[in-house]
Amino acid sequence: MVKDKSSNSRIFDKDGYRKRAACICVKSEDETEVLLVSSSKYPERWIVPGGGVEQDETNAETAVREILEEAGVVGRLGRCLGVFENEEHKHRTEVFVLIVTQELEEWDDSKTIGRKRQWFSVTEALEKLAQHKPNQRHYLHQLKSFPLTT
Ligand code: O81
Ligand code: MG
Repeated sequence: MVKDKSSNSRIFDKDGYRKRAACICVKSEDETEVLLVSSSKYPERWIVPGGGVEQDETNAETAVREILEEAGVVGRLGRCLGVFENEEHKHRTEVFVLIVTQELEEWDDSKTIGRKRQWFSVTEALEKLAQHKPNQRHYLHQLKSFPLTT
């Protein structure tokens, strides 16, 4: 199954980088378990859910929309971990923490492309991301350097 993408909805920043937003979804406030989803192109590989910012959307709105579409979860949006640049693919992703309160049984991408989701410890998630999305490991490094208690 191939994800249908419309390239004309893409938004770029002043430097020509495509704007993206994503969420590190956590199971609880201790932030020990994080949710990854399977890649659209390589179903055995794991990525952080997120995607392109659309017209008239804030980055936070994009992040919440994308995790509902890609991971089928909703929750409470928390702090921003920063904006992470992917120099090779020319995009910048603003990443938020989201505490999951509800996991839907079916969601857009589970139905259309069979996308999966799974909880991992932060250590396991770092190992999974190393295989396909090494840049996304920086999101988790940032999560661990700013724990909620500080
Ligand atoms: O749709 C990634 C897509 C893919 C990304 C980007 C992601 O075709 P796109 O550029 O929209 O796809 O490509 P790059 O080149 O911008 O990094 O990465 P890659 O390396 O596998 O081609 O695929 P995936 O991580 O699943 O392997 O993610 P998605 O199809 O899973 O969403 O799209 P996006 O997340 O930036 O955009 P949308 O809005 O979610
Ligand atoms: Mg995406």
